[in-house]
Amino acid sequence: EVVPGSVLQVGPLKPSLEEALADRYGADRLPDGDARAQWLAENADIVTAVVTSGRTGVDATLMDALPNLGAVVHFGVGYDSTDVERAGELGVGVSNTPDVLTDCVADTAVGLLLDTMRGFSAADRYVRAGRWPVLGNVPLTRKVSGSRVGIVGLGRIGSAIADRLVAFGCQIAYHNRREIAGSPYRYAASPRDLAASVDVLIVAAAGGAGTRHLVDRDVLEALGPDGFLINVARGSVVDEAALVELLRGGGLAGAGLDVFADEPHVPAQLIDLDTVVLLPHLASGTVETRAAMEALTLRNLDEFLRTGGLVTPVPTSRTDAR
Ligand code: 8YV
Repeated sequence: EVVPGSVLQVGPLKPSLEEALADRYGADRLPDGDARAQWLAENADIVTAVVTSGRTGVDATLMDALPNLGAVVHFGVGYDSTDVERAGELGVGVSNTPDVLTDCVADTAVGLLLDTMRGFSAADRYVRAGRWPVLGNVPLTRKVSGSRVGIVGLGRIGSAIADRLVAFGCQIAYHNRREIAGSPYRYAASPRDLAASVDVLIVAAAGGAGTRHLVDRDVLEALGPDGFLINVARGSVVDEAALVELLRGGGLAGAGLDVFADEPHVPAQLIDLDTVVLLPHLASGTVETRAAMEALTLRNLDEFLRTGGLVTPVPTSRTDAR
């Protein structure tokens, strides 16, 4: 029997998950704004588990306000919205939903790469606007098969992207915190070295303080006027202001972006650029994958409530994470 009120929802979640939390666990949702302090004063003591997502997470202030918190259960693989360092200090476990979304995120990266280099979305707009009969063919684009691709972050998702692009005859190189022993792909010691040697840079690294602006202006300039950037990771990994400036000035050939620094806000200066493909953070958004993410979220919650452990915990101390 779950104690009603022991599970707390923080931020919006998939509607079916919200329903399961309310019906099966008697979960409350933490109010925003002024009502929050009052809610915490009355209920903070009984909360042992929070369920949240990459959009919201649990910061140190909220963690400290929940004295009996034992676990932060994330819907999503990215958990940069939660203060894992504080969680480590407090002995609070944190879980995510790895593996189940790898295929869909990798599929999206490849789709964005094809769309960005071949200009499909821009060409679709051209057809719909009635320009084809009037202006003739669209400008030529760039060949994807056989191109040189650099992947920043060769983890589960980066590797799945590489697997797919091998079938396109792409030459794959990567940068990672550590070189991966036995990897068939060329290792570049820095993001800059990687960017300087490829046609396309794909960002697949985890978000958070450790990777903030890992792809900075210098890296983007090394990618250069013929280079393309694809990001399916977190907007924070790329210096977005520099990216926008280079795209507008022709310092980059194009970009395919599923993630942004300040979602759901997209830089206004990108809206009228046909060299850019803009997606609303949809990479994991299929019926199948979101159902699997929901199931794994609930497995983690059940495991915590039954045993105090987690099925897919993430490292919570800085030393573990490195
Ligand atoms: C989710 C994601 O859409 O898993 C992640 O890290 O970014 C996406 O799969 C998001 O986290 C759900 O809020």
